[in-house]
Amino acid sequence: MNTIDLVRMLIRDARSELSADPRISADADAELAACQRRLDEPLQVALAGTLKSGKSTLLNALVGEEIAPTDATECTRVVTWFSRSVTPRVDLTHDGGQHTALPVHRTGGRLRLNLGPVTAERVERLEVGWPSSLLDQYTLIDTPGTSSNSSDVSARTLDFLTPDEGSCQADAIVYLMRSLHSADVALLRSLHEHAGTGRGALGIVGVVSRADETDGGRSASLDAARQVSAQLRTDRQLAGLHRDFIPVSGLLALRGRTLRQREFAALARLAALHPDEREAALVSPGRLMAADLVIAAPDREQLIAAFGMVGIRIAISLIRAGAKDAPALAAELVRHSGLEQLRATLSTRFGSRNRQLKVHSALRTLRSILLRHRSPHTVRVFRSVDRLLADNHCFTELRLLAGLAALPVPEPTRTALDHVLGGRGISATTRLGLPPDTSPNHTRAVALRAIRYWHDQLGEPLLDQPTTRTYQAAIRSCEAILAS
Ligand SMILES: Nc1nc2c(ncn2[C@@H]2O[C@H](COP(=O)(O)OP(=O)(O)OP(=O)(O)O)[C@@H](O)[C@H]2O)c(=O)[nH]1
Ligand SMILES: [Mg+2]
Repeated sequence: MNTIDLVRMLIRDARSELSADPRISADADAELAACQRRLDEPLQVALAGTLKSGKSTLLNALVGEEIAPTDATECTRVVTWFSRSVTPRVDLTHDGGQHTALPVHRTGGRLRLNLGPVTAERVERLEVGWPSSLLDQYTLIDTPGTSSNSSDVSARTLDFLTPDEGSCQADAIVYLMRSLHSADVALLRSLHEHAGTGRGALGIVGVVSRADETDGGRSASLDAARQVSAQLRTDRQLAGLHRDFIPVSGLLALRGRTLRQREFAALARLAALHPDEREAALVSPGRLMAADLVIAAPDREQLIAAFGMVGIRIAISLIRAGAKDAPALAAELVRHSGLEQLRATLSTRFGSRNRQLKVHSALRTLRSILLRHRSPHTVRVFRSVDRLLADNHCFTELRLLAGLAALPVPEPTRTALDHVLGGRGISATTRLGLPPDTSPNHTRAVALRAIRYWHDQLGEPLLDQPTTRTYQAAIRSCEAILAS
């Protein structure tokens, strides 16, 4: 029986055992039913990070529409679910389970969320349903940024990501930061500890966000953000924590995905100016508004609001480098933004492990339900859940992959471990670095050689514990290839 069926069976067993126990409330069954349903729903991916790290903008860029609020309204203060739906809808749950359908208002292409008289404190769940191919794959969860001077908002986010009781509802997390601060180290540590104790999401993808701003927008490229990302790989503060961060500019990606002809025309006019005239106009938003140009004032305002001065500069340099029309500029903006790399990483890290991440969430949710609704009838189910959480090799791989960047091994060994543990995809050929059409016989032969290789590595003197565990896991991963 595969693990997902095993988990379904355990949930069924738990439901029948608990419903036979008269001391257990009906809530337990509703929670178990929800846990069961989640196994058939898209993966739940939360965007997390400190205040204004660019979470909502990145969410919009991924979806390709402005549905997550980025202005300072009540809505940016609550955890919001964005899930697939045939027609747009906004559902609010508040004040002890009351449901209200909120109106779907769009102005200038943006969804305007308005909680009406309900304050953020009274919100239990805010869910936006939207037709989108990305949301068919993932349910995205926008979390309010954590900060030291908004303790109630931070508390809501932390309660969602790293709850004191129960388990985090997200299956995976995209963690955004502009540069490394102590608040990021603390939040990443807490996320890892939760994952380590079986209460938090195992999958984490890191992002150096707002990457166009990294060097004050001087170079009109994301090189500075790439350097930050490379430095993070060896940063001591992140010892034992996630260190792989992809540079992404959510804003450029969003502008690319929603570019209008009018915006392109205004940018093209700026690109065609004499360099001296252009530089003078781009000194500040005020200068751009005041400059003597054949671009209507509302169009200039729109450019400044949508792109920012850094974004305008980058768009101009892309036009000057050859993006001749709106579709070409849109494509260049997206390419330049790093969004494609992020999407590819989400797909290898989360998409291909979709089932494993969901099974992990289901097991930890089941565990926390059984702990909250204790019954002598469910001891057997509880033990099985614990065994599965501890022994499942896929979960071990995910935990080790998260710590790989911190392992004291040479770079080629780290890359080989990343492959073999499934960090680049979980097919046998990807794990062994072989072309996809390699014959099964040759794949087995290479897997056998890999087992011998990792055994030899284990023989190295003075290996530390984490490296030993990782080599042992690599051997198990190769054995699993042989067994399949
Ligand atoms: N230049 C630039 N600005 C960005 C980028 N992403 C977001 N911003 C700006 O940064 C500000 C905050 O962006 P949000 O997307 O609301 O950030 P957030 O992390 O959701 O903020 P909170 O939810 O309040 O924590 C807005 O003014 C955005 O326009 C980016 O990639 N580049
Ligand atoms: Mg936000």
